[in-house]
Amino acid sequence: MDIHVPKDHPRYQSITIRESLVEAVERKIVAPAGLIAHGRGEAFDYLCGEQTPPPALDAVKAAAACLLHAGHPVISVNGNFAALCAEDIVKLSRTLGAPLEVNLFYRTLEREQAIEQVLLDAGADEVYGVGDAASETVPEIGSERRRIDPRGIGSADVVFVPLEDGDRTEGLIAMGKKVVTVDLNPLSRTARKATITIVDNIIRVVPLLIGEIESLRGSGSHDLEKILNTFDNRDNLKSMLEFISRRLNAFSFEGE
Ligand code: PTJ
Repeated sequence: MDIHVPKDHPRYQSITIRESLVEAVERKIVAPAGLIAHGRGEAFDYLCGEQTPPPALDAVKAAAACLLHAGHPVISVNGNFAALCAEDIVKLSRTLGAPLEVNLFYRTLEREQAIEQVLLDAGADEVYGVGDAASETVPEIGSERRRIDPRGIGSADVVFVPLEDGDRTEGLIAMGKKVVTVDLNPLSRTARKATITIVDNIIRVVPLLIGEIESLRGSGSHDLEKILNTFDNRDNLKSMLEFISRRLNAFSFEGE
């Protein structure tokens, strides 16, 4: 559907993103359930004031250190991530020298190929995980979504997996991998199980992460480890919940 939203509409960006996701469902990039996941993300983004909360900046720094310290980092791409930030995904992959792998919750070959094409159109040279290339499995997961590419997630030590479900995060951790995720819901199982969780909108996170990787690039192993050792995911999530409750408290007193 072609709708016209005036640029000065207060919710212009939000409505435009929503429309682009609806269109991405029609192109099989986003799963229908991806719209529900987006709505949940939007609700938490609202609570965060639709800007990067201070604790998320610490998590971005730790994530950059973790990805730079990795021997074989891999970027996992699902439908929502591809639809929201294809060009930034390719930029992140180049900046980090990390391969891209399509890894879907609602896995079909048609969707894998549609997402691969979006990434190729955005400038990617190669995309792992499509069709028979995903020939290995995450042992902890019972369904089709356990399939991974041995060149990518299969041999990765650190996986960047934004907007993820809890099972796969737990499965990857059980395989001995570190998981860096982005999830606007600080209460989700993924947020709690991941090695590093950035609680912010993926649209804002990827450019911040690219900037942080660029600024830490010259750091030695020791300095990166120092950043990692001073970051605690549980503490960061607690700070996020405190940030949200302070905002809610401030709102509740506004009318008095
Ligand atoms: O493309 P597929 O088949 O892999 O499916 C992707 C979805 C997202 C449908 C699938 O992974 C899923 O069902 O995920 P969940 O369990 O709904 O979790 C998605 C999480 O992402 C939720 O906790 C949302 O709050 C969060 N989220 C949604 N949009 C954003 C977000 N976090 C950051 N930025 C967003 N824009």
